[in-house]
Amino acid sequence: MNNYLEISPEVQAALAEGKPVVALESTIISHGMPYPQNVETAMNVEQIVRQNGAVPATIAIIGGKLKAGLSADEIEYLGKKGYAVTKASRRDLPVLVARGEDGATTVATTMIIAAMAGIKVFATGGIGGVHRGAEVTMDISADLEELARTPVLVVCAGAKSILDLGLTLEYLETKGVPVIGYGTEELPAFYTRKSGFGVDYRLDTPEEVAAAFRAKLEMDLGGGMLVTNPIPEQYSMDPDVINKAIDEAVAEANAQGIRGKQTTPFLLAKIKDITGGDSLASNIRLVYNNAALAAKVAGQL
Ligand code: PSU
Ligand code: MN
Repeated sequence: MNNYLEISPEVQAALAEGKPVVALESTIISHGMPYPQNVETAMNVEQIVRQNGAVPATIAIIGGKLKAGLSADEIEYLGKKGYAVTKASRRDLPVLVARGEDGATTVATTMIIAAMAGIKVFATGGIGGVHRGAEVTMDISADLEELARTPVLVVCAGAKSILDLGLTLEYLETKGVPVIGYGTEELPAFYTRKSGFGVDYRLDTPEEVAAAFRAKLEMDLGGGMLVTNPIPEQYSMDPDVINKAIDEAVAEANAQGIRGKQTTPFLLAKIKDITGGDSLASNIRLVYNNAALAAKVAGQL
């Protein structure tokens, strides 16, 4: 615990009573979706976590405080402020906190704050990874390094092929992060259920997932675990349509010389522009699906 951390009373009570808690990120709110769908989705996600027997803890930095558990007003604030909220990864924490500023937490930072609060399970949409062309740019998301060091289980829908999925899997293997396919042997690619890459292990129930993560924690191996949960069939996108949009977005980013922390938000926004509302609708559905699974796993832990 430290002076910067502020756990909401509800989340604090749940943790004290040993009730299941699920962390949720805020970059997806401020940078991942337009207002007001972002706020609506964030509120629905919390509801889904509750319906599946856990307490939601949406995580963000507000006024320099590391918050675990936000009020509806705080979620509305982050959603409305949108891109004006700093996207906060591990390296951004010191200055944001010292200056008393706001930050939308990425997967990496959400894991950090969840771990500080004692929360073990986290649901999101997609994680950052090794970008295409990283052999030249060295653009590798801090999310991967965080998975290597911080003991939080992350439920996602795989990774978008804005990334080099093969290199992302290699990196996770090197760092000792287990990549689990929930009910699948194949790594899902966010909008689609298939990527052409295999996962390390297929597990089929929340019990099995919880047992593996419990073993990891008890052996004190360090680092997290990645559970990749395929988007439900009825919401998945046509791979040709989405892959074409992704290729176009990557080409545009290269042409404009987009770098650093701008790369991922730029690509996500471009994909949304190209595919219209279709990708947003899929995105919302897969987040709901992940929230439900994370709540069930937290219940088993
Ligand atoms: N990928 C997605 N959706 C997202 C993100 C990534 O498909 O919303 C966000 C997450 O918050 C993730 C962050 O942690 O972007 C990674 O950014 P970067 O690649 O700059 O590390
Ligand atoms: Mn990057």
